[in-house]
Amino acid sequence: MRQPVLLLAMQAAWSCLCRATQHYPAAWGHYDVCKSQVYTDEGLTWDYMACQPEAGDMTKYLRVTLDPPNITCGDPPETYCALENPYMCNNECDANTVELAHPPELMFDFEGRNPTTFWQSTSWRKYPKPLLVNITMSWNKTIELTDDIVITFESGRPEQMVLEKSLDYGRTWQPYQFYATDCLDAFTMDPKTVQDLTQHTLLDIICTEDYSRGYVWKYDKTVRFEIKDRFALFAGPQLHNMASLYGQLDTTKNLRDFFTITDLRIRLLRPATGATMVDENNLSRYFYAISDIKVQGRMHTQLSLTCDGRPWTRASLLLCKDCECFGHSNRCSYIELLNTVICVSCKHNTRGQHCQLCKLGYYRNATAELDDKNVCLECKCDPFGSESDRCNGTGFCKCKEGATGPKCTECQPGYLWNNGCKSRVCDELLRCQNGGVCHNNLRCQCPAAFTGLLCEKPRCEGEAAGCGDPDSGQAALRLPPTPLLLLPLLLAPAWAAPL
Ligand SMILES: [Ca+2]
Repeated sequence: MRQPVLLLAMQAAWSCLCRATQHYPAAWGHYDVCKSQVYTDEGLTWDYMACQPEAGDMTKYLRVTLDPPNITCGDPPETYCALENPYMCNNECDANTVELAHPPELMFDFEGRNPTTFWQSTSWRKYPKPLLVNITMSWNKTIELTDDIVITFESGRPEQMVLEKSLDYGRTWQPYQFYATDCLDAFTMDPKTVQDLTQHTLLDIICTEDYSRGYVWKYDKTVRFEIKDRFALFAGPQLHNMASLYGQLDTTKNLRDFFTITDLRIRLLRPATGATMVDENNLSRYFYAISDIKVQGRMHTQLSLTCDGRPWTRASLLLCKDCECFGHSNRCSYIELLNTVICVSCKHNTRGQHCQLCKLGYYRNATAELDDKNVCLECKCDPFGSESDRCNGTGFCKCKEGATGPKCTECQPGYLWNNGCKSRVCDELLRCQNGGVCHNNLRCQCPAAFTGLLCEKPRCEGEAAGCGDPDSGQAALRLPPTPLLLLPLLLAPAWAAPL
């Protein structure tokens, strides 16, 4: 019977990555096979499984919310000025006319259309009160970012903005990056760029002026959060050495978490003004407009269900029929990437997708049904006599050299128990030499001038006569290895047989 030691990659896709040594596709973003070590009665083997969904466009799956909620232009209708020409102020925004509306979903629609489609805020009518907008993107799932986050503005790029992330579905937020025309003035931070980062400072949060300078302009509309430049610190400039990156991600939780999100938030703090002075007579020049947001990554779904008879939702009903845990659990998780339902928190020393296997260190009670509380019995392998606390399907432990018995509590002939089975060194047949005295059959206590297992070697101190000289008289006292010393080894095959 195969007994997987490691349960399939539950949340562990990152940790799978580094083990995918047999399958190294050339392109980034195509890890779809990985392997996991499994322990079977035949020994340790590898199991292959799909462990990585492909990277893709994550904006298809998000929910966007704006704060304040009425910050989108067009309700009531208003006119605003073209950015290229602030004196052309006859552009209209009207939420009730499809052609003139600029709702948030236009930040995520298919691009490539001309003219572009975009979301637009109301203009800065309440100047000098700040024009603040939070754009929150929620996935309700864990996303691993695989590429730069790119925000394309239709208006001028904001003079101040913060990109933030959440890893706990929006309960807490951390900044990803600050953006300003003047970092010191806006955030009291020294301006930096991603090129200033090193492997050691990769997780530093910086303020950059790279994406805020300049006004409007056709070819300079994007604001980035540079994921790939950060990857490159481990994987090399062309991302050739992804194994190195994965190795880091696998072992460093902070690093892994850095690239993982459940939510993103763009905090727009000050629109582009293009000048030192804001033109108070022409405030409809100032607003935010975003035509596109790119978020590339991988999604990891783990839906946890409790299937214990409480009122079920339609979704849980559908899944709970597959939540078969033989009475050892009433909780299941749905793993989207494996499209499977697995039991969680198996009790009664069970494990496995359906709690159908025994925990390590336990074995199947042959007289009990699968749903019996006593289905798994403890191996109780002797800690000194056994290789490990695990046993085979009939409760037999794997014994260390010299030990025997189902739990490895006894010694084979030629061995004596002393915190495990120790080879018998001396007895009536195998005597200590040169006046040595046999102690508990485990060692010879030698007179001062002799040493060795059976006190067969003269002890050499300083320049004592004859030491190290094979022709000297004392050398004759050295004994050849006695064949009896091999006795324990000859008795070995009884325990060496596989279980
Ligand atoms: Ca668009």
